[in-house]
Amino acid sequence: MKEFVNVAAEVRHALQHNKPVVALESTIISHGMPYPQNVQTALQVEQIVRDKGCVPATVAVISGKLTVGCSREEIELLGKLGTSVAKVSHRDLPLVLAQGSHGATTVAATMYACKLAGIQIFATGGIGGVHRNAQQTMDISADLDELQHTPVTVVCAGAKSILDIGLTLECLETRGVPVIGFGTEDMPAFYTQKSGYKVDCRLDSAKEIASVIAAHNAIGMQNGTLVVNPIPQQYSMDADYIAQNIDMAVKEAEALGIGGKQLTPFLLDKIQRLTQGKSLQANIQLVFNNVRLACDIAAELCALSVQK
Ligand code: PSU
Ligand code: MN
Repeated sequence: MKEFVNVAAEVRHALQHNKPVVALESTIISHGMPYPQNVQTALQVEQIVRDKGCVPATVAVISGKLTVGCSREEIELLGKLGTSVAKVSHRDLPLVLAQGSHGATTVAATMYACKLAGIQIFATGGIGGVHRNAQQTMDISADLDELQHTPVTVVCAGAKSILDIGLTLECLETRGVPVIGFGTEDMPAFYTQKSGYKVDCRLDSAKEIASVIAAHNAIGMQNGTLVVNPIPQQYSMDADYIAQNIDMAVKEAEALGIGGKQLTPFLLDKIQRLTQGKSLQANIQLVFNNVRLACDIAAELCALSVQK
């Protein structure tokens, strides 16, 4: 395994000494945000993690190695290369490793890397899910299947309504994935605090969330846990404004016949353009908010494992 996996010394050391580690994905860097905001955000995120007393582990494939804990230079490289870096989900991992190339890992591939490295939690913006019209296209993100099979907790701001949020929640239920609303009963919709759907359960503290994860681990469950954290009110967007722009982006993708792994990056880029960068600011702030919560949960998980 060593041939293909590189866990940074700082991350390894933290894990060995029960120090909190928070993982971060890299598709959001290369395919989710434009340069240079992508690099600035990724570096700020790492700083927030450090300020919280945790160790950041940005995950990507660098020259054919699944790297858990990218350096500043590697983050800059992924951000500058942007969409020319392969978007690597679960099934793409063996290929980029064998080819010795770079790759930006999705939620699915990042969860798998966390499992290999022994990291329990990771933070991102939004997860992939069931696309609108999946009844015809069958376009369901591999993120959902990874949540079924990989015991890692993902902290996100819900799912964008580029997806069918109701069907995404149904698929999560079928896959045995708890959806925990942090301080809310409402499933957030990324840019807004409410989607019109309810979460599975509401918990109001990082400590309570950590105790659920610990119970899950104690009985040997192998699925993941999804924590949904609403965007702070002051950064949330007008629901009608963002809905109109998302609808336009989805229609354009349909008209152009865009599908497969290109669809999510196309929609993210289109929405950013249509909103003239306003959605990008919301996106950045909600990532920061998720990272802070993931740090608090990671610290509580470490405290629980000391008590054992
Ligand atoms: N949704 C977002 N922002 C993102 C992504 C999804 O709001 O950056 C990225 C994540 O990396 C996620 C991936 O894991 O897209 C899902 O892609 P797909 O739908 O092709 O599985
Ligand atoms: Mn897809």
